[in-house]
Amino acid sequence: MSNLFLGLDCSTQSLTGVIIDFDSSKVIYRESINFNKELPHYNTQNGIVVLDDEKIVHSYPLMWIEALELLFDRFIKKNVQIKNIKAISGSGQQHGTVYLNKRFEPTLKNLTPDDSISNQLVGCFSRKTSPIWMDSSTTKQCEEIRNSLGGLEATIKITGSNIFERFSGPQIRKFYQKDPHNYEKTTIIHLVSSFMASILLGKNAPIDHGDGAGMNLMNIKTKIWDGHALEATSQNLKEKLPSLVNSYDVIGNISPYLVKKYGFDPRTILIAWSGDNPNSLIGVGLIDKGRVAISLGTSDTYFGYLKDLYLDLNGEGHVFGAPTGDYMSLICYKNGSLAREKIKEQFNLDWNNFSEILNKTPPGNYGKIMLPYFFPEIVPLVLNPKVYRFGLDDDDLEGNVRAIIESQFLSMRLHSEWIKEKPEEIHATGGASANKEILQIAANIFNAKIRQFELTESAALGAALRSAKSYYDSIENEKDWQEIIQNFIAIQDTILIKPEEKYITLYNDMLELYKKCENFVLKDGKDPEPFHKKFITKYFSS
Ligand code: XUL
Repeated sequence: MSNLFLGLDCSTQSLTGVIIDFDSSKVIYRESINFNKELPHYNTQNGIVVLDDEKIVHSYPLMWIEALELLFDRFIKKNVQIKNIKAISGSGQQHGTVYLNKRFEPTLKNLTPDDSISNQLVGCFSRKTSPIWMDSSTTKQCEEIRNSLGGLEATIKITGSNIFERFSGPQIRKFYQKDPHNYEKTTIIHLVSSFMASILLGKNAPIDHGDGAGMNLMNIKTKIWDGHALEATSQNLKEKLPSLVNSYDVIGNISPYLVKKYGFDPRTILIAWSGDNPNSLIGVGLIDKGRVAISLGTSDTYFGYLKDLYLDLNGEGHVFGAPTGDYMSLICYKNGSLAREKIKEQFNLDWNNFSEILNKTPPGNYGKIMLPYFFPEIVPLVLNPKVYRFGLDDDDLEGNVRAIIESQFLSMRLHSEWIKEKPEEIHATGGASANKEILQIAANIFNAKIRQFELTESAALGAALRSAKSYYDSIENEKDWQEIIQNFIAIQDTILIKPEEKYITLYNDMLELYKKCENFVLKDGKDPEPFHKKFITKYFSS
């Protein structure tokens, strides 16, 4: 009988499940439930509740549960060997918070298989919607918490990150200030990851150190809730938070409801869920120094494994716990795939047209530059979205297509300079990493090899691999991370995309130009025009 492991990923736009057969190194099943398409009654846009104020971005926790139930129904329809699943772990979009009342846990413990979980949990929320990582409406709360903690540097040293609008702490503080009545009624506040883990466990699940670090509430050195940070955030917060555990901890067995309803083996163990980025760290095989990854999904992220704690005291980057028990660095850009899609839609293109244009336009784009803040941006901080163009007309189809991709990677290179190690190889994942033309531009801009993986669902795969590791450890057949990752390499087909040397200087100069444009727009810097002209003359006057 084969040992199967299930990894789930509850992301912004979809819920994905990946099942691996560890012994034969195969992905035997993968399935994604797209919230918009498959659960249209929630009326979301890309998984998001549509509101007038674009700084407020929420989603529906009940929708995530319904997606999970739909996914399990598919398992049955497709004859997945549910009984052979030995362990399950998962991944959630980071930072988002779920607010539940005192009925939540008793209801969860007494679910009846005659009805769906989502129906039975309807009355258990003290806040119907959940603020998610795209929310940027908490600037006031960020300032208050940062000041209470003693300013930027002190805050970073305590929590591993500056206080960011999307992080859980400021989100909780906003709810506490704006709706004290319902805050009072909240008995537990979960992250997306621990909330979904609770549904599988049939009671409140803990938060792991990886995702916990994205809250501005956990002490990054001691990995326990930080008394000062809790006090700076809201009243009686400690009693409303789940406990903290290692990412690799076994948190219990699958709930009797899921055993009865879908036929899981009651011995199936659950491993703590974590954030999508910590899971992807494993899902792209980063367990050692010197390698970094880019994830091109709804958010674009740039992250790497850290053996020791290393902080960005400028405050743009974050440090989270890694699933191995060590640390990881991360920078997150909000204008990822949704920004690419804006350009694709503006010119009515499909992804093939998009690639063709990238193929036929020259690196450097004749000096056409875009600062792509279609949505409020995290890095650099831009709260009022606006797209800036230099030497580029709004209706220039080819210019805009190349500009959006070049600008995203130039910004990524510029703002990742604090992670001192220059990567020799970058592992790429996320939907857009399937596009070779996009990855070639990334390779040239970073002057690094890019490894492209066949499977782009690295967060779900990472969760499946994590559950395999903890399962084997639990039955005293320990496997080290290297063995787990080798197995993953065996699962995946990869292609190496090499940088083209002839563009190294061009992109070094373009990075300088991009930096000048950014400083001009965001920091009242000097007019970049003279430098812009020089760049065009140097590379494009024939
Ligand atoms: C990371 C972040 C995003 C979300 C998206 O800090 O905000 O990458 O995790 O899923």
